[in-house]
Amino acid sequence: MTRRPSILLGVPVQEGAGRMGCDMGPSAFRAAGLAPALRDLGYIVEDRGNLSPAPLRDLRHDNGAIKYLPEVVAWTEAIAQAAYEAAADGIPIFLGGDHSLSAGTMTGLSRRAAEEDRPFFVLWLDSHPDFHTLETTQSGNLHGVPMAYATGRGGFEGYFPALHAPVKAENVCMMGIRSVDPPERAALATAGVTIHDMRAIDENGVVPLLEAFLRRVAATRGRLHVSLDVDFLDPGIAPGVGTTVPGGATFREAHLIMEILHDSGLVTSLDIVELNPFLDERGRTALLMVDLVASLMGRRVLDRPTRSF
Ligand code: 6HN
Ligand code: MN
Ligand code: MN
Ligand code: MN
Repeated sequence: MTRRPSILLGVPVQEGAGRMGCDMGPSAFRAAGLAPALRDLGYIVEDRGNLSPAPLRDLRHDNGAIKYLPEVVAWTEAIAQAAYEAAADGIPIFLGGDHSLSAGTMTGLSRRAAEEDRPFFVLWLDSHPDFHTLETTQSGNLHGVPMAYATGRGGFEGYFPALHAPVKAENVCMMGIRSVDPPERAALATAGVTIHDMRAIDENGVVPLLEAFLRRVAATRGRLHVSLDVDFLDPGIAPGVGTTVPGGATFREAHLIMEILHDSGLVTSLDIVELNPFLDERGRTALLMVDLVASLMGRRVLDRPTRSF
């Protein structure tokens, strides 16, 4: 089987998170052995180094709570372009960086998919939906807005880059959700996003929920982007993140999702975000994230027939 090259892109953005330190994420993922793990699986790995933001513009918003709007917008511009380009070359893996980076990855990748005349799907693994608009965010931390922006909710015009191809809300599946702010909850009630909160995972297990979504992707020739926020995982196994929420995915739930994603053969790009190495314990969160990427990319305990979709 020929495999498309894995393209690593470091995105040391930290201004979207409530505390500093995510800028060290790309270094920590590299130190935790991401590239060698992928090479062990037979991939050609191309590390494109770290991106830099576009030039800053003077941007002010009426919501005075918003922090670092010019910085996050400048990052979004650069990331969207890099994602659009890398998607043509292989399987991009974006090493965050806080989750504001997904404003750039999702929109650049969805532009690529639109030009290829393919639908674009997103699997969002997070304790949060990150569905605030610039008007509704109260923390002002812009890692809370990327999904609202990418799906074309209003109010980003004139601040964030214009969307080439908004992500269709019906093509988004969220899993692991357990912290939703009231304005997000209200918007999600009618947005059309599929949301599996932790209760749904407790009641059903991850397998049927994930399989139902993957069957929808497989029925098209679509691209599938996976966005994995460290806080999807239970803080007991993944302490290295600024927004821990108790009651998250277990080690095996997370690996099983990754293993089934690999079986599907459908994943075309990946974000690994919100790692804050300053908050980690001897690299354990970085190492776990690298192991999860390895599972997603095909690492197996035993050879076994793959599930088909
Ligand atoms: N993340 N909803 C909270 C806020 O500040 O808007 C938390 C956002 C977390 C962001 O998961 O990447
Ligand atoms: Mn190229
Ligand atoms: Mn997030
Ligand atoms: Mn989160």
